[in-house]
Amino acid sequence: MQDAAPQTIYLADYQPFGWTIDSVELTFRLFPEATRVLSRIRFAPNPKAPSSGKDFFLHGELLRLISARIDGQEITPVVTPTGLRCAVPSGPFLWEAEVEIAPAANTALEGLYMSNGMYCTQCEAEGFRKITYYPDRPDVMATFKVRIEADLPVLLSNGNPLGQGAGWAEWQDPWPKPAYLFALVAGDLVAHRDSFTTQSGRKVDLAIWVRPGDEDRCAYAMDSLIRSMRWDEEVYGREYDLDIFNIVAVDDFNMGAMENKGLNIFNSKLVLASPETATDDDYARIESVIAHEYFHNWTGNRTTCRDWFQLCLKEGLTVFRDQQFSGDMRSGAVKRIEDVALLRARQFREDQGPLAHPVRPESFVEINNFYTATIYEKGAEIIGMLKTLVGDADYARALDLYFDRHDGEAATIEDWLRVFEDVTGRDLAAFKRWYGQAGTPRLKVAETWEDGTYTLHFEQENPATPGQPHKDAKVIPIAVGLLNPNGDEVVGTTVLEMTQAAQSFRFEGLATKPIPSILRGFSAPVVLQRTTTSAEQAFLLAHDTDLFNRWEAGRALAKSALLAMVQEGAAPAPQWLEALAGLALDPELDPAFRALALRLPGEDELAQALYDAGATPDPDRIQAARREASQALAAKLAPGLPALIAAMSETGAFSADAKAAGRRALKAAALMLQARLDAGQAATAGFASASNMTDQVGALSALLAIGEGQAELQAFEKRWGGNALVMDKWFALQILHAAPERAAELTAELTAHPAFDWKNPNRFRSVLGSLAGNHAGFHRADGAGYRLLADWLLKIDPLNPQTAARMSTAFETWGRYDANRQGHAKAQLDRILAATGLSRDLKEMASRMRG
Ligand code: 0A1
Ligand code: ZN
Repeated sequence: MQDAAPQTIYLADYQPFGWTIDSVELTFRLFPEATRVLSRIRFAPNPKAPSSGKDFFLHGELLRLISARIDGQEITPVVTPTGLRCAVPSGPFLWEAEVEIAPAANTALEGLYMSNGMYCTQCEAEGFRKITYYPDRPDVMATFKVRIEADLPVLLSNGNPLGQGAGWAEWQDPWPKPAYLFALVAGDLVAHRDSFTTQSGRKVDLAIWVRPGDEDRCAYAMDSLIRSMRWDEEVYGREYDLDIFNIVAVDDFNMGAMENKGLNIFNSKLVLASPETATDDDYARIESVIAHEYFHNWTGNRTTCRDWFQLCLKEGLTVFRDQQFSGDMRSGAVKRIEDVALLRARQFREDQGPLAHPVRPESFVEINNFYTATIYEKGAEIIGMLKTLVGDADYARALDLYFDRHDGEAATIEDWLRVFEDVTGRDLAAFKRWYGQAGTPRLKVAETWEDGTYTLHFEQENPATPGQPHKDAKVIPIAVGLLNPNGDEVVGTTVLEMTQAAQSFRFEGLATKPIPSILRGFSAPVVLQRTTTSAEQAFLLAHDTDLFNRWEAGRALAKSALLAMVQEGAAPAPQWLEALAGLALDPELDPAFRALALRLPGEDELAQALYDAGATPDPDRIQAARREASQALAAKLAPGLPALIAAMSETGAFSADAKAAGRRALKAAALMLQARLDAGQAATAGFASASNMTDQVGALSALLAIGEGQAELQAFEKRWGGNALVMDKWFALQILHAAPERAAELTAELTAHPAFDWKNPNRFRSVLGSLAGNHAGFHRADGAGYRLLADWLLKIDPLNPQTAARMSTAFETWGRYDANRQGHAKAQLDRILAATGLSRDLKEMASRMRG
């Protein structure tokens, strides 16, 4: 939304709305250019609000008011660009309005819009105000009855169906909800159907709605949904509460998916999958996002957020739940490793830069800019820490109390923490700092050994972040295990509760000085700083009983080897190569784990590590070192690679399960290394014989990584030109793997490709997002990467501010690099900020990053 003087909204200013709403009735007469929305809303003064019955204001944006009535009397409200005001009776009253909107002209994909001829909505966070005049805030909850009139076969809204006929359908949602959970879909759709019988024996009709032709790619999403419904009953005791559950796939969607009550709307890339078109990563994402949106039914919908500052209340908890679910469905340790890798790549990066903000922010300009890794992923880490601190049994009791106490309410972080305090008797005041203070704590560790007593000394440092110069000590659960030099565990996993800035913990009665395994399972989102030897890391990599920390040891070894290569021009450390080779070829280990261990730390992560160490990262050197490390690893593994590739290729019929996926992942990792030895011969053969998308992408990536694969790219395009989701991969892969000096040019060329539909967020992300993901290419010394991205941000911003703002975060790390690069990046941020008509979204992001 363009806004001349964007206002900052403060948590401290929260006031309840002066009215409550009993019920809402909406009628939609759908036409692309001129849809009519009729509303009938029963308001009553809110006795709990200090401003009860005073200053009646309804949000509304881009609406044409046709008429408004109060208790049947026509009125003329004062209409502004953000809403309307009018005098109202002192008691309850009936509000009726008719507005006109233009879904076909809605390119922001917020409110009611069109995608490939289908009508759909996205109302979180503040999109409902683009549909009709309403108090568009999450603490106003009401039941909705909806009538849709349109000459289309499928007409859907929230809740249970009331009736339907030619050109109309009616829906009733019995559960009070805020407007952001409203949804409507209308179009020529087909359903993939199934059903689920809940634990109390109610049958729920399930349907996944897609465009005709896509119905054979819904089976995995449906299976994931059914498993999610069962899991939430078994693990959280939560049963579904409507007769019907609908999911709709749309091609134009700003985010991943949306949890609208009874009518989840998904980006089609998170629904549609077949072995030929989706990779194993796609399958895993589909499983987790289907679960995430379903789990919101209890954590988000039945109990929602009082205001948008409490966003982590629903998102952190729901991410935590979907992570638990995926861990249960797959390997828990592998899932944890993947989640932590993502947390570090996205959230740590955010927390250490100009966009750092608390998990519960205190102010915002545009709430859409706060759907961040911090709110989601760090929010989930906080839940995990709480569970670790109170234990599984009390966690379960606290959740039961939360669901019970706050059902049908709009709650706060205070409410959330109070259920834990009430159940456990703990005081969580100090723990609460995780919500209010941004930044990633650094945890320094030292050790002493004396007379059979081993002591771990911890010191935490909480670096300043924008607007928060001072930080207090955090409560940090540190899961620790101790191994003796033979590799046996002498102290099993023990949770140390650190509450002070500096604290020591003693272990007595040990025969020999142990080797510590610290922060097992990544028990807290901190940066562990410990001076240790490669020998010790290799020891943990070989012996730790905690699979996460085994991976962590391998990663630490790889990281220090790579940093030494970048900084000192060292050769790849033999100890690292040795340890990794042993692990990669160990048939006793889970292939998925081995594949993860073979993944080198990313270039962006290495850049951050160098910056943390006080150096100025050089993207070209980082890239070269990483390439050299891969080459050395390939040489080290050379004798075993062909057999490994062959062994991992032996799969029967395609299965999307974690076991089969792990084998394919290891095969791809091996193929990637092998390509460095045989000039891509095995990968070329692998591409030609691939019978699923994972193998195809794996082989193609291996070729692109060594500067080959042009013929394969052409073949891929020829085969998949008609499938938008697969073509997103085609665009992304070549840009991600382009040589730094080619990345911007290739990206520019691809933006001229006839299939580059830049108004489609998936396509825009696959092209411009991949440029940003090509570290050395984006941060090129001549500024060409920055310039090209800024060009496109300025181009998309007037149409789709959310996508522009989200993609602009590519600039958040500019402060790490040399003065020349900084100059180029700042020039682009300044250019963005100087643009006329800049959206509130992009303006807020660019000015926060510019500092
Ligand atoms: N609540 C959704 C994410 C979502 C948020 C905002 C959106 O539009 C601005 C769309 C979706 C989730 O957590 O899945
Ligand atoms: Zn969510």
